[in-house]
Amino acid sequence: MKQLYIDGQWMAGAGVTTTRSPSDRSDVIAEYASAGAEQAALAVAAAHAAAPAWGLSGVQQRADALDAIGTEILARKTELGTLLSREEGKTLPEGIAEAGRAGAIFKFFAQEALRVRGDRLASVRPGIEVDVTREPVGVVGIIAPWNFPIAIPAWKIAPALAYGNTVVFKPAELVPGCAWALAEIISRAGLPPGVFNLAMGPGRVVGEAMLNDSRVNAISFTGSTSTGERVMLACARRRARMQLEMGGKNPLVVLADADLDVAVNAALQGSFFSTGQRCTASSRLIVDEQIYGKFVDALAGRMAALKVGHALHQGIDIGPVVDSSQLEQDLSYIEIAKGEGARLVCGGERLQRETDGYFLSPALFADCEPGMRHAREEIFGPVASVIPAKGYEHALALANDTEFGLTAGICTTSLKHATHFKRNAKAGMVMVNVPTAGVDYHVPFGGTKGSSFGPREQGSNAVEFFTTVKTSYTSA
Ligand code: UN1
Repeated sequence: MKQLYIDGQWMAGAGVTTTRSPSDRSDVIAEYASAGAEQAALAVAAAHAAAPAWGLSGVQQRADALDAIGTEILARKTELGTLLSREEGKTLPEGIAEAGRAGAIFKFFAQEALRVRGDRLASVRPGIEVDVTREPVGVVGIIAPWNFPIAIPAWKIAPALAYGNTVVFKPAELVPGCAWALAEIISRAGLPPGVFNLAMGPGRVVGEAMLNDSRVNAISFTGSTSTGERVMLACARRRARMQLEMGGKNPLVVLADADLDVAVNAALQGSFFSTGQRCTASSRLIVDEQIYGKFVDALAGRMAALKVGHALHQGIDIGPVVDSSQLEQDLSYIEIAKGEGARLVCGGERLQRETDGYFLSPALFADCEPGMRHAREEIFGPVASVIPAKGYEHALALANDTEFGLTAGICTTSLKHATHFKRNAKAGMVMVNVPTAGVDYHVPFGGTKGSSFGPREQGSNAVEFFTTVKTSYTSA
């Protein structure tokens, strides 16, 4: 059994979880310890006790540890990517790429640890100098989702440690394997006991323990909007710092002047790759009516060639849905869409393969109205809705007509429309002629409106959440 990692020790939990591959339910991956309230409290206590000394540790020590973690992840990215694909169900190339991304993130933040800047200003009062410096926040609770089981933990854990915070990491219950493998690598990086703790277990036990413990100074969360709202209320109640990444219903606008191949590629990748299980997925395809028919036909043609199957098999484009409840949610939205009068162009069917997995053919709905439920709510599966638009202004208005604001894409060859869209799309990330999903690891990530709350993740901006600012006045 793979154990919890608390205060520099491997230990058993209150229960055990057995995981199976979504590609093949007969493929048992491993047994993992599951923390109870007692272990969750121990993890918080360990992180709390380790925080003062780690907060004063040298930046070279932090940089060296993070760099070593990144080096090992990169060296083992095929093995880690294979575990990821087996456990979560994204295809093997996607799994390996994600492991590589996690390694790169650790290496990026190893260097960022050396670049924590301050400011020195003259006071408005003569003879006094003002220093503005950054300090660690303390204990950071990290609550991660299942859909990027190694990259998202990496982009929360690496900056937390780089800037001198201690960590309690609660991975999603569906993906303890990736979390455990990452924790095992971190456990050998020379960090003092208690600086990093792995507490696998249910949200209502481990998550709640972190949310309600005043020794946890900050929570970085990625997950569903409904859980995010619970996190927000719990943090607000005790004034904990929070960073929330929640849902998306991201538009991809296709204008009449778009390069059709570029647009179809962006839609195909953005809507369906990683089985559509990305908060950055393009689930609303807003297409100018002048090229509407051509676009729908071309996209459906490309979708027909997609191979859906076992995530570890060669040549597969789309792996399984992650579990039975997500599959049920996808299928129920497909029924809702049909009931609302959207036209099912292709897909949306449960598929049988030689192994017992949660296979679903990617679904394309056309002639969707912007008010339809399936076109407004996040499905988190391989389902895209095509909405016709009358010209650019209408397309922009449709794109912004959503409670979410994570990514927004446009395919166009017009510099004027591209520039206008970049300025006026109400989203944290805008993509021109590239898919809405699949982002770089060294620049800020996050959205507006209902998608995100708190400072941005990733890139140099990560310092804002993981440090607090001190202003000192000195009269020499
Ligand atoms: C990506 O599209 O490359 O949960 C990353 C998610 C996002 C990460 C998306 N937080 O899907």
